[in-house]
Amino acid sequence: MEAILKLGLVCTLLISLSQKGLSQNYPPRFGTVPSLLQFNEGCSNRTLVTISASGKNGVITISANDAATQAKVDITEISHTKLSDVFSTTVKITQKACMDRETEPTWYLQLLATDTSGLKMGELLQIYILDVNDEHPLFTSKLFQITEFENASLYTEVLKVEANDPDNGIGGVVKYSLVAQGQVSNNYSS
Ligand SMILES: [Ca+2]
Ligand SMILES: [Ca+2]
Repeated sequence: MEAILKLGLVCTLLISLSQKGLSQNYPPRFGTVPSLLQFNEGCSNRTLVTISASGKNGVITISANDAATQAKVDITEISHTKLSDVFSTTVKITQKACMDRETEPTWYLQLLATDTSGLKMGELLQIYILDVNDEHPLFTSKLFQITEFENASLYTEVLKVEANDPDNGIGGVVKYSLVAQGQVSNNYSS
């Protein structure tokens, strides 16, 4: 009878220790991340998103997890809460760098939540950058030079030029015109 009682106490103690050990090993978890984040390209210090992380192993800090993210956004803590035994931290992520769709159409923000016991969890935020008509058309060359016979007949095609505009849609459509006609006819086509 005594042996059975001791065995029962040992089992209970082991299960209790095991459960405690498991809960301490849970890293912080991020709350729901918006599935679609998109903003017009440009410079701004607007708020991009607020995000939370929670866990049971002490106060959580949320930070940028790589240099690229650190250069693009500021992360500001809004609140820390402790409800029952769950710690939560909410941060505001604001834009710091200029968004340029033509060079980087998507921002990948790497975040890291760390609790006071040192457990960490990463999260990826994806931001789609929408186009603004912010690029000028550029000719493929700054100077076009041609040689033509003096007796060339009228309406001889003398030159082809090309200009490109990297914007999307109507903002990327190039229209040509002559700013000084002089001896050149306005018979050109695009
Ligand atoms: Ca653009
Ligand atoms: Ca344009």
